[in-house]
Amino acid sequence: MSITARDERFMREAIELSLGHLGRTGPNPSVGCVIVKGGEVVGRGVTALGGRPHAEPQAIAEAGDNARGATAYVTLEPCSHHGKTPPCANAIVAAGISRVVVAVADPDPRVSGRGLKILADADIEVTIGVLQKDARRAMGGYLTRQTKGRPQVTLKLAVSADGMLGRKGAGQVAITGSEAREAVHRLRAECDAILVGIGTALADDPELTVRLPGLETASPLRVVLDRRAELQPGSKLVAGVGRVPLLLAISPGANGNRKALEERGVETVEVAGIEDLLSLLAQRGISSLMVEGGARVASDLLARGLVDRIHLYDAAMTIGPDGIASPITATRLPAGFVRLETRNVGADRLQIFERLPASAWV
Ligand code: AOF
Ligand code: ZN
Repeated sequence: MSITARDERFMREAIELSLGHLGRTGPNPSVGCVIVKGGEVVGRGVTALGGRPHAEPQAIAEAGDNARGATAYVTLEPCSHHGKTPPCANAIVAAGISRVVVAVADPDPRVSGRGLKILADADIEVTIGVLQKDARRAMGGYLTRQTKGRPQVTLKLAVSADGMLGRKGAGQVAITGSEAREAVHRLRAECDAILVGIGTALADDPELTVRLPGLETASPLRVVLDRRAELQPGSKLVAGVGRVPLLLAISPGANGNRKALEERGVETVEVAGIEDLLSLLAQRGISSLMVEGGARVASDLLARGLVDRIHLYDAAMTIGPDGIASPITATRLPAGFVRLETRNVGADRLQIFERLPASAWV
Protein backbone atom coordinates (compact mmCIF):
# COMPACT_ATOMS: atom_id res chain seq x y z
CA MET A 1 0.00 0.00 0.00
CA SER A 2 1.37 3.42 -0.82
CA ILE A 3 1.83 6.18 1.73
CA THR A 4 -1.29 8.29 2.16
CA ALA A 5 -2.07 11.64 3.78
CA ARG A 6 -3.80 9.60 6.47
CA ASP A 7 -0.56 7.71 7.17
CA GLU A 8 1.23 11.01 7.62
CA ARG A 9 -1.48 12.31 9.92
CA PHE A 10 -1.27 9.34 12.27
CA MET A 11 2.53 9.24 12.15
CA ARG A 12 2.53 12.94 13.06
CA GLU A 13 0.45 12.02 16.10
CA ALA A 14 2.95 9.29 17.03
CA ILE A 15 5.85 11.77 16.72
CA GLU A 16 4.00 14.31 18.88
CA LEU A 17 3.48 11.61 21.52
CA SER A 18 7.19 10.77 21.45
CA LEU A 19 8.15 14.41 22.01
CA GLY A 20 6.30 14.38 25.33
CA HIS A 21 8.98 12.14 26.89
CA LEU A 22 12.00 13.57 25.08
CA GLY A 23 15.10 13.52 27.29
CA ARG A 24 13.46 11.38 29.97
CA THR A 25 13.76 7.86 28.58
CA GLY A 26 17.56 7.66 28.20
CA PRO A 27 19.46 5.73 27.09
CA ASN A 28 16.37 4.54 25.24
CA PRO A 29 14.87 6.80 22.58
CA SER A 30 11.41 8.19 23.25
CA VAL A 31 9.25 6.34 20.73
CA GLY A 32 5.59 7.07 19.93
CA CYS A 33 3.01 4.48 18.82
CA VAL A 34 -0.57 5.00 17.63
CA ILE A 35 -2.92 2.12 16.77
CA VAL A 36 -5.70 2.89 14.29
CA LYS A 37 -8.80 0.89 13.45
CA GLY A 38 -11.48 2.08 11.02
CA GLY A 39 -9.93 5.54 10.88
CA GLU A 40 -10.05 5.94 14.69
CA VAL A 41 -7.18 5.91 17.16
CA VAL A 42 -7.81 2.97 19.51
CA GLY A 43 -4.47 2.90 21.36
CA ARG A 44 -1.60 5.22 22.15
CA GLY A 45 1.79 4.57 23.71
CA VAL A 46 5.03 6.38 24.38
CA THR A 47 8.24 4.92 25.82
CA ALA A 48 7.79 5.21 29.58
CA LEU A 49 9.93 7.58 31.67
CA GLY A 50 13.19 5.77 32.34
CA GLY A 51 12.91 3.84 29.04
CA ARG A 52 10.55 0.96 29.78
CA PRO A 53 8.00 -0.32 28.98
CA HIS A 54 8.42 0.46 25.29
CA ALA A 55 5.72 2.32 23.36
CA GLU A 56 4.08 -0.56 21.46
CA PRO A 57 2.94 -2.85 24.32
CA GLN A 58 1.31 0.14 26.01
CA ALA A 59 -0.58 1.07 22.84
CA ILE A 60 -1.57 -2.58 22.29
CA ALA A 61 -2.85 -2.85 25.88
CA GLU A 62 -4.97 0.26 25.40
CA ALA A 63 -6.35 -1.02 22.09
CA GLY A 64 -7.34 -4.39 23.59
CA ASP A 65 -9.38 -6.48 21.10
CA ASN A 66 -9.38 -3.56 18.68
CA ALA A 67 -5.73 -4.28 17.89
CA ARG A 68 -6.78 -7.25 15.71
CA GLY A 69 -6.71 -6.16 12.08
CA ALA A 70 -5.57 -2.64 13.03
CA THR A 71 -2.69 -0.51 11.73
CA ALA A 72 0.13 0.48 14.10
CA TYR A 73 2.11 3.68 13.50
CA VAL A 74 5.50 3.60 15.23
CA THR A 75 8.23 6.25 15.04
CA LEU A 76 11.02 3.62 15.34
CA GLU A 77 11.30 0.07 14.04
CA PRO A 78 9.78 -2.21 16.70
CA CYS A 79 12.48 -4.02 18.63
CA SER A 80 13.37 -7.69 18.07
CA HIS A 81 15.67 -8.35 21.00
CA HIS A 82 14.93 -9.94 24.34
CA GLY A 83 16.15 -7.13 26.54
CA LYS A 84 14.58 -6.16 29.83
CA THR A 85 11.21 -6.50 28.04
CA PRO A 86 10.11 -9.03 25.37
CA PRO A 87 10.42 -7.92 21.71
CA CYS A 88 7.81 -5.42 20.57
CA ALA A 89 7.71 -6.95 17.07
CA ASN A 90 6.49 -10.24 18.61
CA ALA A 91 3.90 -8.39 20.67
CA ILE A 92 2.58 -6.77 17.49
CA VAL A 93 2.31 -10.18 15.77
CA ALA A 94 0.57 -11.70 18.81
CA ALA A 95 -1.94 -8.84 18.93
CA GLY A 96 -3.05 -9.59 15.36
CA ILE A 97 -2.13 -6.18 13.96
CA SER A 98 -2.26 -6.41 10.17
CA ARG A 99 -0.25 -3.37 9.04
CA VAL A 100 2.69 -1.55 10.60
CA VAL A 101 3.85 1.88 9.47
CA VAL A 102 7.35 2.83 10.67
CA ALA A 103 9.17 6.16 10.34
CA VAL A 104 12.80 5.14 10.96
CA ALA A 105 14.71 1.82 10.97
CA ASP A 106 16.51 1.17 14.27
CA PRO A 107 20.33 1.38 14.00
CA ASP A 108 20.73 -0.56 17.28
CA PRO A 109 22.76 -3.61 16.16
CA ARG A 110 20.48 -5.86 18.21
CA VAL A 111 17.50 -4.76 16.08
CA SER A 112 18.61 -3.22 12.76
CA GLY A 113 16.11 -4.75 10.32
CA ARG A 114 15.29 -7.81 12.44
CA GLY A 115 12.18 -6.16 13.86
CA LEU A 116 10.87 -5.46 10.35
CA LYS A 117 11.68 -9.05 9.34
CA ILE A 118 9.67 -10.53 12.22
CA LEU A 119 6.70 -8.47 11.03
CA ALA A 120 7.10 -9.35 7.35
CA ASP A 121 7.56 -13.06 8.15
CA ALA A 122 4.21 -12.97 9.94
CA ASP A 123 2.60 -11.57 6.76
CA ILE A 124 2.12 -8.15 8.27
CA GLU A 125 2.20 -5.41 5.69
CA VAL A 126 5.08 -3.06 6.52
CA THR A 127 5.50 0.50 5.26
CA ILE A 128 8.74 2.25 6.18
CA GLY A 129 9.86 5.88 5.88
CA VAL A 130 6.66 7.79 6.64
CA LEU A 131 7.65 11.26 7.97
CA GLN A 132 11.14 9.92 8.28
CA LYS A 133 12.76 13.37 8.38
CA ASP A 134 10.58 14.60 11.24
CA ALA A 135 11.01 11.39 13.21
CA ARG A 136 14.79 11.52 12.72
CA ARG A 137 14.76 15.04 14.09
CA ALA A 138 12.70 13.91 17.10
CA MET A 139 15.14 11.05 17.76
CA GLY A 140 18.27 12.96 16.77
CA GLY A 141 20.00 12.26 20.06
CA TYR A 142 19.49 8.51 20.00
CA LEU A 143 20.42 8.23 16.31
CA THR A 144 23.57 10.34 16.74
CA ARG A 145 24.75 8.27 19.69
CA GLN A 146 24.06 4.99 17.88
CA THR A 147 25.73 5.97 14.62
CA LYS A 148 28.51 8.35 15.74
CA GLY A 149 29.34 7.18 19.24
CA ARG A 150 28.83 10.64 20.67
CA PRO A 151 25.81 12.64 21.87
CA GLN A 152 23.96 15.05 19.64
CA VAL A 153 25.34 18.48 20.58
CA THR A 154 23.02 21.48 20.85
CA LEU A 155 24.75 24.81 21.33
CA LYS A 156 22.65 27.46 23.01
CA LEU A 157 23.80 31.06 22.76
CA ALA A 158 22.19 34.24 24.05
CA VAL A 159 23.71 37.16 22.18
CA SER A 160 23.31 40.91 22.74
CA ALA A 161 22.55 43.31 19.87
CA ASP A 162 26.28 44.09 19.69
CA GLY A 163 27.21 40.41 19.40
CA MET A 164 28.31 39.70 22.97
CA LEU A 165 27.70 36.72 25.27
CA GLY A 166 28.46 38.61 28.48
CA ARG A 167 30.67 41.22 30.08
CA LYS A 168 34.24 40.52 31.21
CA GLY A 169 34.48 40.18 34.99
CA ALA A 170 30.77 40.92 35.50
CA GLY A 171 29.44 37.44 36.31
CA GLN A 172 25.99 36.59 35.00
CA VAL A 173 24.48 39.30 32.79
CA ALA A 174 20.80 39.02 31.89
CA ILE A 175 20.80 39.19 28.10
CA THR A 176 17.46 37.57 27.27
CA GLY A 177 14.11 37.89 29.03
CA SER A 178 12.06 35.55 31.21
CA GLU A 179 10.28 33.78 28.32
CA ALA A 180 13.63 32.84 26.79
CA ARG A 181 14.83 31.63 30.18
CA GLU A 182 11.80 29.36 30.39
CA ALA A 183 12.40 28.02 26.88
CA VAL A 184 16.03 27.28 27.79
CA HIS A 185 14.95 25.40 30.90
CA ARG A 186 12.54 23.34 28.76
CA LEU A 187 15.39 22.56 26.37
CA ARG A 188 17.54 21.50 29.34
CA ALA A 189 14.79 19.09 30.41
CA GLU A 190 14.76 17.56 26.91
CA CYS A 191 18.51 16.86 26.97
CA ASP A 192 20.42 14.15 28.85
CA ALA A 193 23.28 16.40 29.96
CA ILE A 194 24.37 20.07 30.07
CA LEU A 195 27.96 21.16 29.55
CA VAL A 196 29.78 24.39 30.39
CA GLY A 197 33.45 25.32 30.41
CA ILE A 198 35.23 26.26 33.65
CA GLY A 199 35.35 29.92 32.56
CA THR A 200 31.56 30.10 32.60
CA ALA A 201 31.33 28.08 35.81
CA LEU A 202 33.70 30.47 37.64
CA ALA A 203 32.32 33.70 36.18
CA ASP A 204 28.60 32.95 36.41
CA ASP A 205 28.34 30.52 39.34
CA PRO A 206 25.36 28.87 37.60
CA GLU A 207 23.17 26.03 38.89
CA LEU A 208 22.36 24.48 35.48
CA THR A 209 19.18 22.84 36.76
CA VAL A 210 15.64 22.84 35.42
CA ARG A 211 13.59 25.20 37.54
CA LEU A 212 10.14 24.98 35.98
CA PRO A 213 6.97 23.90 37.79
CA GLY A 214 6.37 20.19 37.15
CA LEU A 215 9.80 19.62 35.62
CA GLU A 216 11.94 19.89 38.77
CA THR A 217 12.91 16.22 38.50
CA ALA A 218 13.87 16.53 34.81
CA SER A 219 17.25 18.16 35.48
CA PRO A 220 19.88 16.37 33.41
CA LEU A 221 23.44 15.49 34.39
CA ARG A 222 25.65 18.59 34.65
CA VAL A 223 29.13 18.47 33.16
CA VAL A 224 31.96 20.98 33.55
CA LEU A 225 35.01 20.91 31.32
CA ASP A 226 37.63 21.87 33.88
CA ARG A 227 41.11 20.80 32.78
CA ARG A 228 42.88 21.91 35.98
CA ALA A 229 40.06 21.09 38.44
CA GLU A 230 39.55 24.73 39.36
CA LEU A 231 35.85 24.57 40.17
CA GLN A 232 35.14 26.13 43.55
CA PRO A 233 33.98 23.66 46.23
CA GLY A 234 31.66 26.42 47.49
CA SER A 235 29.99 26.98 44.09
CA LYS A 236 26.26 26.55 43.45
CA LEU A 237 27.06 23.72 41.04
CA VAL A 238 28.68 21.76 43.87
CA ALA A 239 25.99 22.72 46.39
CA GLY A 240 23.36 21.04 44.18
CA VAL A 241 25.16 17.69 43.87
CA GLY A 242 22.79 15.85 46.22
CA ARG A 243 19.89 16.62 43.88
CA VAL A 244 21.48 16.62 40.42
CA PRO A 245 24.80 14.88 39.70
CA LEU A 246 27.84 16.82 38.57
CA LEU A 247 30.63 15.42 36.43
CA LEU A 248 33.95 17.21 36.20
CA ALA A 249 36.06 16.45 33.13
CA ILE A 250 39.71 17.08 34.01
CA SER A 251 43.05 16.48 32.31
CA PRO A 252 44.87 13.26 33.25
CA GLY A 253 46.72 13.78 36.53
CA ALA A 254 45.17 17.18 37.30
CA ASN A 255 44.95 18.00 41.00
CA GLY A 256 43.65 21.50 41.72
CA ASN A 257 40.52 21.22 43.89
CA ARG A 258 39.93 17.63 42.85
CA LYS A 259 40.05 16.08 46.31
CA ALA A 260 37.78 18.69 47.93
CA LEU A 261 35.33 18.38 45.05
CA GLU A 262 35.26 14.59 45.19
CA GLU A 263 34.66 14.77 48.95
CA ARG A 264 31.57 16.82 48.19
CA GLY A 265 30.20 14.17 45.81
CA VAL A 266 31.46 15.55 42.51
CA GLU A 267 32.52 12.80 40.12
CA THR A 268 35.75 13.46 38.26
CA VAL A 269 36.80 11.81 35.02
CA GLU A 270 40.12 12.22 33.27
CA VAL A 271 39.81 12.98 29.57
CA ALA A 272 42.39 13.93 26.96
CA GLY A 273 40.05 16.38 25.24
CA ILE A 274 36.50 17.21 24.27
CA GLU A 275 36.17 14.32 21.80
CA ASP A 276 37.13 11.92 24.57
CA LEU A 277 34.57 13.48 26.86
CA LEU A 278 31.83 13.15 24.24
CA SER A 279 32.53 9.46 23.68
CA LEU A 280 32.65 8.83 27.43
CA LEU A 281 29.24 10.50 27.76
CA ALA A 282 27.85 8.39 24.90
CA GLN A 283 29.15 5.23 26.57
CA ARG A 284 27.19 6.25 29.65
CA GLY A 285 24.02 6.50 27.57
CA ILE A 286 23.96 10.28 27.15
CA SER A 287 22.31 10.88 23.76
CA SER A 288 21.79 14.63 23.80
CA LEU A 289 24.12 17.26 25.23
CA MET A 290 23.26 20.91 25.58
CA VAL A 291 26.22 23.29 25.61
CA GLU A 292 25.53 26.49 27.51
CA GLY A 293 28.86 28.26 27.45
CA GLY A 294 31.14 29.83 27.20
CA ALA A 295 32.71 31.37 24.12
CA ARG A 296 35.76 29.12 24.21
CA VAL A 297 33.92 25.82 24.47
CA ALA A 298 31.49 26.97 21.77
CA SER A 299 34.27 27.98 19.37
CA ASP A 300 36.18 24.78 20.04
CA LEU A 301 33.17 22.55 19.34
CA LEU A 302 32.25 24.53 16.21
CA ALA A 303 35.82 24.35 14.89
CA ARG A 304 35.85 20.56 15.38
CA GLY A 305 32.52 20.14 13.59
CA LEU A 306 30.94 18.73 16.74
CA VAL A 307 27.89 20.99 16.91
CA ASP A 308 24.69 19.51 15.48
CA ARG A 309 22.12 22.17 16.40
CA ILE A 310 22.29 25.81 17.44
CA HIS A 311 19.67 27.71 19.41
CA LEU A 312 20.61 31.35 18.93
CA TYR A 313 18.77 33.95 21.00
CA ASP A 314 19.16 37.57 19.87
CA ALA A 315 18.34 40.21 22.43
CA ALA A 316 17.89 43.95 22.00
CA MET A 317 20.22 44.99 24.85
CA THR A 318 23.82 45.98 24.24
CA ILE A 319 26.87 45.09 26.33
CA GLY A 320 29.48 47.53 25.11
CA PRO A 321 33.26 47.43 24.62
CA ASP A 322 34.10 45.18 27.62
CA GLY A 323 31.96 42.38 26.19
CA ILE A 324 32.84 38.76 25.48
CA ALA A 325 32.36 38.27 21.74
CA SER A 326 30.13 35.42 20.56
CA PRO A 327 31.52 33.13 17.86
CA ILE A 328 28.06 33.29 16.26
CA THR A 329 25.76 36.27 15.92
CA ALA A 330 22.67 37.11 13.87
CA THR A 331 24.97 38.71 11.29
CA ARG A 332 27.79 36.17 11.56
CA LEU A 333 26.09 32.84 11.10
CA PRO A 334 28.00 29.57 11.03
CA ALA A 335 28.90 27.98 7.72
CA GLY A 336 27.46 24.57 7.02
CA PHE A 337 24.23 25.08 8.95
CA VAL A 338 20.71 25.49 7.70
CA ARG A 339 18.12 27.58 9.53
CA LEU A 340 15.10 25.51 10.52
CA GLU A 341 13.07 28.07 12.36
CA THR A 342 12.87 31.70 13.47
CA ARG A 343 10.42 32.80 16.15
CA ASN A 344 9.97 35.41 18.82
CA VAL A 345 10.29 34.25 22.41
CA GLY A 346 9.04 37.13 24.51
CA ALA A 347 11.12 40.15 23.57
CA ASP A 348 13.90 38.02 22.07
CA ARG A 349 14.30 36.28 18.75
CA LEU A 350 15.17 32.59 18.56
CA GLN A 351 16.75 31.07 15.48
CA ILE A 352 17.31 27.32 15.31
CA PHE A 353 20.00 25.94 13.00
CA GLU A 354 20.83 22.39 12.06
CA ARG A 355 24.08 21.14 10.63
CA LEU A 356 24.23 20.14 6.99
CA PRO A 357 23.70 17.44 5.85
CA ALA A 358 20.46 17.74 7.76
CA SER A 359 21.07 14.41 9.44
CA ALA A 360 24.41 12.95 10.29
CA TRP A 361 23.17 9.42 9.60
CA VAL A 362 22.08 10.04 5.98
C1 AOF B 1 10.81 -0.21 20.69
N1 AOF B 1 9.93 0.62 21.29
O1 AOF B 1 9.43 2.32 22.65
C2 AOF B 1 11.70 1.85 22.27
C3 AOF B 1 12.62 1.00 21.59
O2 AOF B 1 17.20 -1.85 26.99
P1 AOF B 1 15.95 -2.27 26.28
O3 AOF B 1 15.70 -3.72 26.30
O4 AOF B 1 14.75 -1.46 26.70
O5 AOF B 1 16.18 -1.93 24.72
C4 AOF B 1 16.66 -0.69 24.29
C5 AOF B 1 16.54 -0.63 22.78
O6 AOF B 1 15.16 -0.73 22.43
C6 AOF B 1 17.00 0.67 22.16
O7 AOF B 1 18.36 0.68 21.87
C7 AOF B 1 16.20 0.66 20.88
O8 AOF B 1 16.76 -0.25 19.98
C8 AOF B 1 14.87 0.09 21.32
N2 AOF B 1 13.96 1.16 21.74
N3 AOF B 1 12.12 0.01 20.80
O9 AOF B 1 10.40 -1.19 20.05
C9 AOF B 1 10.31 1.62 22.09
N4 AOF B 1 12.12 2.84 23.09
ZN1 ZN C 1 10.44 -2.68 22.00
